[in-house]
Amino acid sequence: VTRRAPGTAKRVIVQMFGWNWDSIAAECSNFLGPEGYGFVQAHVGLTATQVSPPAEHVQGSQWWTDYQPVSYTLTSKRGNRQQFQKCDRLDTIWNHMTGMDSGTGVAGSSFTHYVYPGTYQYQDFHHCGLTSNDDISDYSNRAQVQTCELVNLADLATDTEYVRGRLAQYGNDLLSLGVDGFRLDASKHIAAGDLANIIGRLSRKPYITQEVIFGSGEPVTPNEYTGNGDVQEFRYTSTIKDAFLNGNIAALQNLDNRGWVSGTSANVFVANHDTERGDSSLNINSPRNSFILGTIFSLAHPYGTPTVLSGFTFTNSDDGAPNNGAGTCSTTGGSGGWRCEHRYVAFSGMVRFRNAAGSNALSNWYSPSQDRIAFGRATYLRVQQPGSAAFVAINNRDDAWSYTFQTALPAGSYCDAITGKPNGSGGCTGAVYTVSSSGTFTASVYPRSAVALYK
Ligand code: LM2
Ligand code: CA
Repeated sequence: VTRRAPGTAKRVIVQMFGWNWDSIAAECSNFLGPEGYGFVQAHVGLTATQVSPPAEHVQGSQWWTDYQPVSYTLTSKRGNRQQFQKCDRLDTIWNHMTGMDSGTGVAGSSFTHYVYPGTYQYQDFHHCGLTSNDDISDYSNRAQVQTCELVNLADLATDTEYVRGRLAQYGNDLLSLGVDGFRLDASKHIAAGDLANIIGRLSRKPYITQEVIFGSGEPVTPNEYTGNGDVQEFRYTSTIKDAFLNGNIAALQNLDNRGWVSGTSANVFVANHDTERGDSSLNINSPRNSFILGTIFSLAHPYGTPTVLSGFTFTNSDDGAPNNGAGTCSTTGGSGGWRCEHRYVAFSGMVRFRNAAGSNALSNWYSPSQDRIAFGRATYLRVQQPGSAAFVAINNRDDAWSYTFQTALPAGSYCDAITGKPNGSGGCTGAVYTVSSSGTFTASVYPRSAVALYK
């Protein structure tokens, strides 16, 4: 089977949360490349890697120091400019600088709140004057959300010529190093038109995903931002949590008719670094394998561009990454406090599944009860993209699901992506299923588990 490399814009994204630049480079050659995730350096891989913010930030052991920039010198906890060149997508902060009153950043730049010598001065920030301490307090007020301060973080005047030019200069520096995508942190707190202006100044158009957390009844909406690039659809995240914990996964068939951003504009995830520390999503400790099944679903269903979080264990939600950010994994999981979800057999298998499915529509939906779903990624008995068809069955229930599924897969022998992978000599390290000439296969899907076939 010839595997098409999907366009660079819409690859599955792996969020390597807290990993330093050297360890990401090593993981690319040790796993992400050889395992079919693709070579990050060459920009032709089957996934993209989203890395932590690269700019100089405040000092401290907490993970979130990275979200308080001090300058745009590319020295952070994760490494320096030379080391950074291995990365291909990143988290970047255009809304704000620090929240602390004064200090010295990790590259030695001193600052006070609103004065970042050589980068910004007092007049480059919004001083909204709409609340007693200039902090956002009322999310139903657009001006507050976009010009007051998010948890005291000095809010850049993104409506001014100097700030727009400076942010674009920073963006262009990153692009010159080969970066191919930006996650724009706190985009909801920047007017969509300000972002459009800054993006318009970039030397080339990278993949863009904007963090715009939907809030019921709020004036700033995710749909305002789709002209700039993808938008992170948090209603997807909470819906997945609800469906897998409370039983109705059958309702997940159509996600493009709910008033969310369209699937072609959505960037979706089961959990990110913020939600796994709160209760707004599933997380690795969610009961009954729900986090695993939710992630399998997100990689199988055509809605949105999925991001898979690869995180680290923590006891306190402020805890920083282990071992100074030097990420390490075992063969199919984590080590040394790193979880390495990107190495889970089921997740790397589902990345291959998604790349095989390509842009095929959802097909052959079958759901005998609200906690069991099966579907393919091709038109029934007419494979739209020769050599690319896929089918998944998800059993979100405590008893096995034995059934003969109707698929659009060509007849043949298939290696289950949930339990194994092709071993290179025609075999499979996991379960094998046989699809008949009429496209059926029989399986007993384990409790709280799944079967996934692709060609
Ligand atoms: C984001 N999206 O809009 C990030 O996804 C999120 O992780 C960031 O918060 C936030 N916006 C700002 O970029 C994290 C973390 C906060 C932390 C901030 C800034 O969740 O707890 O705030 O980064 O480092 C911390 C303190 C907070 C304090 C603030 C400013 O927790 O109490 O506010 O610094 O000093 C007074
Ligand atoms: Ca703002």
